[in-house]
Amino acid sequence: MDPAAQDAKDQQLERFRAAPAHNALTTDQGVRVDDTDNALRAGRRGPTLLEDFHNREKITHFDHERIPERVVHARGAGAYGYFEPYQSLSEYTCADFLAEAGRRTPVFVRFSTVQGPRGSADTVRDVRGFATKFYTREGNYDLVGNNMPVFFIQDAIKFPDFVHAVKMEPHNEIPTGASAHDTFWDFCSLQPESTHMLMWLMSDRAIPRSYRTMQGFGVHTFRFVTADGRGTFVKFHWKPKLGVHSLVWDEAQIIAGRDPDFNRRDLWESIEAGEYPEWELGVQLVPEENEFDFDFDLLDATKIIPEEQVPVRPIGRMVLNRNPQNFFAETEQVAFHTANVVPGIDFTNDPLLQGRNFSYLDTQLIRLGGPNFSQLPVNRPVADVHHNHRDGFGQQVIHPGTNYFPNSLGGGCPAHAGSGGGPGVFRHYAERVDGEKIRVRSESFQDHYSQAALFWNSMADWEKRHIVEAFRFELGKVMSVEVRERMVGNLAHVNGGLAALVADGLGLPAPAPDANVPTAASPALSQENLMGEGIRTRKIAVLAADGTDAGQVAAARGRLVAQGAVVEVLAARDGSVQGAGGEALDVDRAMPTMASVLYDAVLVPGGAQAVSVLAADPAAVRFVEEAYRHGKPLAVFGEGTRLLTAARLPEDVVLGESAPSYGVFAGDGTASVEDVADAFAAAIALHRFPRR
Ligand code: HDE
Repeated sequence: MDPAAQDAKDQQLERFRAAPAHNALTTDQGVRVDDTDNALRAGRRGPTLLEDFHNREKITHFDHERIPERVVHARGAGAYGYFEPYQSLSEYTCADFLAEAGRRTPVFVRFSTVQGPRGSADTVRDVRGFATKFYTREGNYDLVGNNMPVFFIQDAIKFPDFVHAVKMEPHNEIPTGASAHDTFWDFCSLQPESTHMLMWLMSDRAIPRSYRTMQGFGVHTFRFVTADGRGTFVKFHWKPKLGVHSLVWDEAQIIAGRDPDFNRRDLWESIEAGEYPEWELGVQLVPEENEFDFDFDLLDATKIIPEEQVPVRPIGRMVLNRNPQNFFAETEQVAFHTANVVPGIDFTNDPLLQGRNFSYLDTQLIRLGGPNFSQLPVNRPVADVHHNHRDGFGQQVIHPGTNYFPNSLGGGCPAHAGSGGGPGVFRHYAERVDGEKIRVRSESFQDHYSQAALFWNSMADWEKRHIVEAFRFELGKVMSVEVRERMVGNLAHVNGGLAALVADGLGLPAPAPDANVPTAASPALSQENLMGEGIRTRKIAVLAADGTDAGQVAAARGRLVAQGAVVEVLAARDGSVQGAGGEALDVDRAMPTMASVLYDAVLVPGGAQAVSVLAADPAAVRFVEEAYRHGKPLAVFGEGTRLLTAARLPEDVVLGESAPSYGVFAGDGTASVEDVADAFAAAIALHRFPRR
């Protein structure tokens, strides 16, 4: 790669990239190997010899290839990119990477699910991790967030209990990648502080369409600090440029089988295609003197600051533009840590954050096998590193000279950066602390239901329906009636209607409603208000067979591709089909290798012969039926409507009466293909029609 085009991190990584594989095979010691296919043996059919050092080395290395997976967030995918501020934030923070508009800082981001092991499916109902490592000139800053702005618990000391409860059950390691089981709901029903987060987990936020279409949140209240030591509370928000979009539950479950790598593949492929995912970073700023202006505690990670109360101020953008070259070396070995902060960013006394500041370093020590993991290429800062840490497993550095401080023999180096601080020197925020040593939870942390209700009240009707269905699904998988009842009882403090609907699905009596349930709403929480614009990178399937009207396909494709969509022609076999006019129409995918759940929209061109073939093909019929059921836009031309009939779509949809408002577009010949394609595109921009 052209060094001029490489950012500081990429240039650094270049030094660690192994030479191209055009060379002769060698051992670890660089000795050339003549044959790696046959072990050294005594006689043609004789026993293998111990002296075959190449064989032993090869197998031994292989035997040790695995490292422990992350105890949570084991399944993930990552990419490199950059962050650049829109304007200087030096009024609030002395962080160098936020000091100047357009100053690019290299980043590595890892997205993840939480519950499942490394090999679990991407589209399970779960929280998604959204961890960003900024390789700033003043050292690494890690913003280790999630795609939901709150958490299940308030104090990190509950984390082992929580994770034990949500992970696979200890006796049989079931279920993989799911929270729908007894121990999780047992714990949550007894720990009502989880209720707000449960509302998010039961919402569509827990089944994102793509990593590219989910928000990210720092969750905790952090602190910006200026050069002169002034603090401001800050909450971080990532907002995807493509809008916030989710799957529907039935679809998510099918994808888990059809393409367990669905989110990982989407991230990889969009970067390879040059469609770089982008997020805007926003901050909610609260002056220190306003710390107690809220009816919740800023230090409580089960609470948001409603955006209507403190607006999110956009401060910069992040673009991911480079895939890793080796999953293990980069995505698996990357080590995030909430305590990796740079001058200008500091902590608060949020007890969840305080515990995390211990946990992340600790977990890397076991996961990455010792204290030198920050020397791994992906983890190295681009800032210079000088200290007296020495030795340990996997030490890569030859340190000449002294290894203590103070010293005179080493010229006094590495020296203190200066007790007076100064640019680029980290100084802890001088917060005044005074208190007794007590194991208590503050009274200001005791309201567990108001913001759960705020979330519920803010949802659109279809979002509420999905939440009810999710609770019914999850609790329906719980065998303990006692746990079900307790959980439904908790929901009555969120909303009586919600609790009654969930109870009904479980065959339980509705619990007595709580008369004091709050009615406030925050429109910023609904996905209906987070749609984004346009159809870039949306995937559209065109169902074809011999006799398809290839002219319509070309015209519609032209229109859709021009707006950035990806259009793929599917037929029963790979290769090509013969269009109605005898021309060849290339097939992009054989239908048996794909499914409607892997597309955002479906187009059925006309052509009597082709539609007859498709209407008799269960795969094609299912394609249309499923896409409709999952709320996806459909466009049909001419005889294509017959496929809608074969898929048993409602008659008014097939006849086109209420179709456009349902996101189904039938080109009956009066409108041009281009016009129908444009209307179809506008529908795709809305993503789904969940009120069908
Ligand atoms: Fe984590 N978390 N966490 N977490 N977390 C880990 O660190 C932990 C929490 C988050 O892609 C572990 O390297 C404690 C909140 C992400 O590599 C571990 C507590 C949020 C990732 C750990 C929390 C997160 C992790 C496991 C309760 C959102 C994946 C492996 C106080 C703000 C990072 C590892 C990656 C990973 C501990 C709660 C986000 C064990 C003790 C809240 C995105 O250290």
